[in-house]
Amino acid sequence: MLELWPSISIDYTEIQENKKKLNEIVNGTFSVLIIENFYDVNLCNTIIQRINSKTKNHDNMTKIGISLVSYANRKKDYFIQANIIRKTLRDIFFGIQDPRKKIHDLLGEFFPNKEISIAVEKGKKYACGIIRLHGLEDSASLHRDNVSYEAKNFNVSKFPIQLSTVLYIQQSEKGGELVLYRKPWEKSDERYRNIEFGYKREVVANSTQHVKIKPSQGDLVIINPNYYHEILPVKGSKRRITLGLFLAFSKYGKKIVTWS
Ligand SMILES: O=C(O)CCC(=O)C(=O)O
Repeated sequence: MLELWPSISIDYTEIQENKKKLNEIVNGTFSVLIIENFYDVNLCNTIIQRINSKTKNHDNMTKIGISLVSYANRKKDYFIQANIIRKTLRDIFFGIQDPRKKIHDLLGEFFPNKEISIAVEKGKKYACGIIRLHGLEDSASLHRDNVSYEAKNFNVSKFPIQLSTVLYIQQSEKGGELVLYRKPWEKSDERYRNIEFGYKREVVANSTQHVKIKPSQGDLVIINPNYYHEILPVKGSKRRITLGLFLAFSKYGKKIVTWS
């Protein structure tokens, strides 16, 4: 039977006392750090309205933004698309507190001795933030995110520690839970890889712990995405809308870089 892999929940106002907790996410002692009330619910609703008007006639749209691993072998295109999408995202956050900036500021509180910035390579800026839209019955099958293995030709792959931040802009009425397994990716898991996306369930067969969470609108979660995770099918009429941003760093290095 699977045991519970403990998670940590704190309120946004309690960051100072909990600065060390992020290490527990990096090393897998805890599954996820949930920062409740991170982003104002009214601002989430403004963003939702803007997203709804942008996606009104595009029912099949699953994201606004780009993800680096989809461009792993198309580096030039990645940077071109990153600049195009930058304008769209700026429009969505125009005139309100930019949640990506707020995530950068939060990282500054967790790591006061490091410099935090969007990753840049040979003068080219990486994409910053991907909005994921999960409609009725949409899910994300079992996967892990590891740019060090998946995108070796990008400089961000050189950092040993990678984390993922996810802001819940809108939560689904039912379903849409995030499930994490206490099983980090290893090379031999590649035999379980699906052709299209993700991994076969056998890959977590020996994992003894997992956690299932359903954060609220405005909450930010931080996970170590090298541990397998999945999103269960969304139920009900409301879409699950999140903003994702990766970050990477080394223990003693000065820099933290972000991208999507
Ligand atoms: O949306 C979530 O809860 C998790 C996102 C996710 O699966 C990912 O960033 O790989």
